[in-house]
Amino acid sequence: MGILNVTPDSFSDGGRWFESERAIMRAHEMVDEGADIVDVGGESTRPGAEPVSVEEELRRVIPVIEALARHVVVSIDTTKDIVADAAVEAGASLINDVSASLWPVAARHRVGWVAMHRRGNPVTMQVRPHYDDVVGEVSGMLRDRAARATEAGVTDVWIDPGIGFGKTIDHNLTLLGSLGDLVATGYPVMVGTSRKSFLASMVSSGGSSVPVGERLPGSLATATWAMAQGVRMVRVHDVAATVQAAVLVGRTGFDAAALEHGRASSPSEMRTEDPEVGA
Ligand code: HH2
Repeated sequence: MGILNVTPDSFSDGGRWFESERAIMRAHEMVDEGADIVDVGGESTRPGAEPVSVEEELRRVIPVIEALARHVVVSIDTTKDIVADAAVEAGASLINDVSASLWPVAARHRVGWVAMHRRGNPVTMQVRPHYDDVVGEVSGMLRDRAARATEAGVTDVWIDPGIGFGKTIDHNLTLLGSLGDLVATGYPVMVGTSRKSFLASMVSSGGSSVPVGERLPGSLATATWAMAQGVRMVRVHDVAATVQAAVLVGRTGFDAAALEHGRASSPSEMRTEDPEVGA
C-alpha cells in the first residue's frame, strides 16, 4: 500500500502532494513502482497535528480519488464517517480507519475496512502511554472490533496494531516482535512503520536523530520482518524498495519460525510462485 498524503503537515512528506495534480502524479508513480493500493489521506494523524474540518478534508481527497479510482485500487485514510462515505461514493474500495470505528460505513457500502489500534488522539496519544500487556490489549481490542464489523456484514476486515499511535518505542518493538499473535487471529494483518520516529530514535547516537528522509533502512527492515511474519500488507512511502523486499520474502518462502528452529529453507526449497504479500 503506497501512502498518498494530500496534506500540508504530514510528518514525513507534508506539503509535497498537497495539490491534486501533484498527488495524482505521485499515485501513478507508486503504481508504476508496484503498489497494489494507494492510500489517500487528507488529515495528518501525527502527534500534535491540527484537526481538519470535514469540508476541507473532502476538498483535499475527493478530486484525487475520483481521478484515481478508475485506474487504481484506492483506500481512504480517514476517521470521519462523512469523508469515508463520500470517498467510497467517489470510488474508494477500502476504508483505512485509524479510529477503528467506521465499520458501519464499510458494511453499508460493502467495502473493505482496516481497524487500526490507537490510544487517545493526536494531541494526547504520546503522553506517557501505558499498557499492562501491550500485545494482549492491542489484539483484544482489534479482535473485538473485527468481530463487530463481521457481525455487521463487513466481509473484508483487516487489523493493524497501529505502530506509533499511543505507544512507546518498547511498545512498538514488542508489537512488532509479536506480529505472529495478530496473524494467528485469522484476520489479514496490515502494518505501517514507514519512516516513523521510533526507527530514528533507535539508531541515533549522541542525541542526533535520523532525519525523516533517511529512514529507509529501518523502514525496509521492519517491513521485511513484518512480511516474513505473515503480515499481508505494509503501508509505505518508499514503494519501489519495499516491492523488492516483498518479492524476496515471497520468493524465498522466508519462514521466521523455521529459522528459529534451525530449519530455514534451502535454496532448492524456494518457492517460485508470485508472492502473496503486497506493498
Ligand atoms: N500510520 C499513519 C497514518 N495512517 N493507517 C494505518 N492503517 N496504519 C498506520 O500505521 C498508519 C495509518 C501515519 O503515517 P503518515 O500517513 O505517513 O503520516 P501523517 O498521519 O502525518 O499523515
